[in-house]
Amino acid sequence: MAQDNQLQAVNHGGAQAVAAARAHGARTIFTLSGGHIFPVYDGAVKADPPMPILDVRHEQTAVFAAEATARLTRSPGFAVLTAGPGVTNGVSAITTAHFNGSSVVVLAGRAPDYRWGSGSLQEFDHPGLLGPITKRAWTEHHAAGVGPAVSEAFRLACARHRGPVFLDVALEALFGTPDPGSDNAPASRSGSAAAGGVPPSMIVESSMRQAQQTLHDKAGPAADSAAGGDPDSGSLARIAQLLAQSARPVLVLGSDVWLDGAQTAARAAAEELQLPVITNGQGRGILPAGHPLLVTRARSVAFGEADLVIVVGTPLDFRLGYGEYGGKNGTPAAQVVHVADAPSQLAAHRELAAAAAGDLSVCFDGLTSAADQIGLNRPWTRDWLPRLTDARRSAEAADADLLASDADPIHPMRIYGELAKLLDPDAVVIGDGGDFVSYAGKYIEPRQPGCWLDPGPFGCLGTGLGYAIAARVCRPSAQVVLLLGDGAAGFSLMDVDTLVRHRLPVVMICGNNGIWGLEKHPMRALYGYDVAAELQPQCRYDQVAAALGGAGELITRPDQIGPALRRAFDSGVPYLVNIATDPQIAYPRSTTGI
Ligand SMILES: Cc1ncc(C[n+]2csc(CCOP(=O)(O)OP(=O)(O)O)c2C)c(N)n1
Repeated sequence: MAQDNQLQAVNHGGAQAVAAARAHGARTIFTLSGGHIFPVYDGAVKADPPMPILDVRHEQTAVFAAEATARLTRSPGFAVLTAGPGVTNGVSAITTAHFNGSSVVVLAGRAPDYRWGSGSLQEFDHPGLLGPITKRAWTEHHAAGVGPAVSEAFRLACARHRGPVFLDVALEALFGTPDPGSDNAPASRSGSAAAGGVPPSMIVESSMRQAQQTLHDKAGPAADSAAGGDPDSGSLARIAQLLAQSARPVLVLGSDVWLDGAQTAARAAAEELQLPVITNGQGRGILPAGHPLLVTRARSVAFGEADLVIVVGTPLDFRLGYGEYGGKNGTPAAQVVHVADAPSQLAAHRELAAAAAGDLSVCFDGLTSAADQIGLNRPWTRDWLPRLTDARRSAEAADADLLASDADPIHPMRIYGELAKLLDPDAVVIGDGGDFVSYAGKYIEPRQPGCWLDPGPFGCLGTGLGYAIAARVCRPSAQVVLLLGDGAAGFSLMDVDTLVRHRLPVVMICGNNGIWGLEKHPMRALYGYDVAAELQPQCRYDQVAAALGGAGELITRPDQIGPALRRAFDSGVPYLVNIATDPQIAYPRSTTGI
């Protein structure tokens, strides 16, 4: 803890960075320490009020936590990483934010310019590496430029189509104080720079570093940042026309519907038009579990027999069969409409019957009004919707036995049967794993939007503890449940320590089948044998949680699951329920995602 006599206001680059981040809605710094970023901490501690610093045990956790913050609160997440390995450790999480369209700013330290090229500690030119996975990646070299650069990073991260932005700051600029006489002066030779232990001789302009900046800074903000506006009304009228000709439409609601704040407009449009709805990613919960139009459980019939599929706010990727619909049971191929928050997100790999891009609330409202003008008579409510509702009910009925299964070893579905009984409507459920989490995606149907977090299309294992940390911080009074495969657990379990140190109670449920299930079963199916797919059977991950200051228990019988989950929810500490499940059981999937 800083001493009071050190808490006078500061104006170095780190303080400017914190002020700019706060002005854009950042509330917490997720980080792991390194000397290159001390001024940001100093700025956070001395800000009024101080900005909370949440320090973790691996940089991936810091960025995953920032990413989950953006996805849960729809205000930007902020991660601060030290130079070199701090940044490279964050790369998978930054890429995940890129795929998920999450507004994340990653601010990094950087070796000093005055020694650039001489091989100082952790010297690495990050933007070249980060450029392809961010909206922009660049370096700030001047103390006076840090505040404006951080501000620009946040502006860009939050503009449609959202995504991560990377900025690193040369050591002397972060420790330095702007020269009051100049708008864009090099770092001052006095004050905080000296206090930070940085020799004045470091403050050297070099033409070489200017050249580096030009080389690695992309051509400025991505084109989309200008495209935050309304969709073209002609496109919406065309979509309404397609609906008027359709007998079997389906509406798909994806993550960007939630991230763009369009969940209310989406639900109103679905209800007004009486469209059967399938949700994915963070679109889940926009129509709550049990809503009569929600037919996610009937997706195979819905996608197989639809004549028109309108996909909003998510790419036409492997999760959505690449946008190929219809053609089952004698039906022709379906027409496909893609609606996105920005033109860059519209599918280019498949022919579209219509497309629209822009503010998604405006898209939904505009579609409803265009349909009103045509005088749509919604013929699908007669046969198609009831057919999908029946298919949904049959799928639900077929699951009932396994959700209550008494099988020993435990069937993973029994865990979801027990968990569903205990979840509050606003519970945040997070999945990190293979087969174990595929079951969750199917059987945990959110009752509100913004309550489900999976890794998204990049499919990166290891999101778990970072997402859980953020969920607990962002939703202090909600249940937070982290579902972990035992393989996935290994990527981030050390951050139970972070939950403990920061007093963040989370219920962790480990589906422990002793294997990398989603790899072992497919490899056996392809080759007749498998390698590199075994883990320790019944490894005591609960004892790992306990050793780190949390608590937990191992469960081996199905009747123990419910009581153990209740103990976990009641405990008020990070609690890992380690459930030994049957390794023979593979999630019944119809595609590999490839
Ligand atoms: C970082 C990363 N490494 C490897 C993979 C490949 N992968 C996908 S699922 C999976 C198995 C996950 O096993 P586990 O978490 O134990 O869940 P299970 O499938 O056994 O339920 C692996 C290794 C990945 N998606 N991400």
